[in-house]
Amino acid sequence: MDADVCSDADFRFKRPSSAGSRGSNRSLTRDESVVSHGSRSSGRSSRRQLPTAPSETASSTVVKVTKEPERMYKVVLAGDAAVGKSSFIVRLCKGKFVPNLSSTLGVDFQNKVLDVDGHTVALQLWDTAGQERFRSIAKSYFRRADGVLLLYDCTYERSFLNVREWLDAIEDSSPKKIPIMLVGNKIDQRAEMQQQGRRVVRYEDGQRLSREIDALFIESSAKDGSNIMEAVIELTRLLRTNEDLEVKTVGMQLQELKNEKKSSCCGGKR
Ligand SMILES: Nc1nc2c(ncn2[C@@H]2O[C@H](COP(=O)(O)OP(=O)(O)OP(=O)(O)O)[C@@H](O)[C@H]2O)c(=O)[nH]1
Ligand SMILES: [Mg+2]
Repeated sequence: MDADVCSDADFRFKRPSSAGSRGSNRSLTRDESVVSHGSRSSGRSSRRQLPTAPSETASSTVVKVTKEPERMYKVVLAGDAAVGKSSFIVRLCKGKFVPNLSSTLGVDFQNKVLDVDGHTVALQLWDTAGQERFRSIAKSYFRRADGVLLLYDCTYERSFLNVREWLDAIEDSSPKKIPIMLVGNKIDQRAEMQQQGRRVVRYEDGQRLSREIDALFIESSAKDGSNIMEAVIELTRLLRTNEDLEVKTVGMQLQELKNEKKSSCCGGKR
């Protein structure tokens, strides 16, 4: 597998480029992968709050990833229509903001290879459609998800209020607890919207909710690139930590089982 990859693999259910007010069809290509040089996250609570300020270099530096990925995680992007899920992925994979993306129909898919704390990790990014009529398709992807990026639009309160609905859908779909990064997107627009008298979602609101639902939290802008990489890297760290813990626990259980077998076997001989 090419380690320096961010590719379209599956653009199903796509709206023709002429359709809708949101213009042209996406066409994503290769992208530089990213190495993070951030401090390694310990296995602490998943409630860690992340910076709001743009910090392209705070925990990541764009360099080519040349190693084969050690692990692969499936990450699903969820949230109401027009919160910026596809724009988030385009920013992550192409490093730019493409206005007028067409609304996602069904689900789109991208691969991204990252180097997180010296470990090469491949991410399968599933970009679900926020529109109600595609809800059951979106739900079917949660079952297979290792992690979820749950987005809301901080300039549109309804999308924030609907986060709990998305959370219920995620929890209903999977027997195990899926790590979630709650992302308040479009922070570039918040001040302006607030000045215009629009009800916006403040950082503290998002933070409080993330604590209640035991999720990571960050605010981002797909438009100016703030915290897009940080969100993904921090979620990936949590996925790695959880997986390491699982492996350790299974290892310990196996060892205990071996010990038990040994002692009962020796006891039998005596
Ligand atoms: N100002 C600003 N606009 C954004 C940002 N992210 C997305 N948008 C705009 O918001 C609209 C919706 O973006 P999309 O990325 O298509 O949203 P989506 O969540 O994928 O929507 P669905 O595919 O319908 O579920 C588009 O007009 C984008 O240009 C952002 O960070 N800032
Ligand atoms: Mg979309």
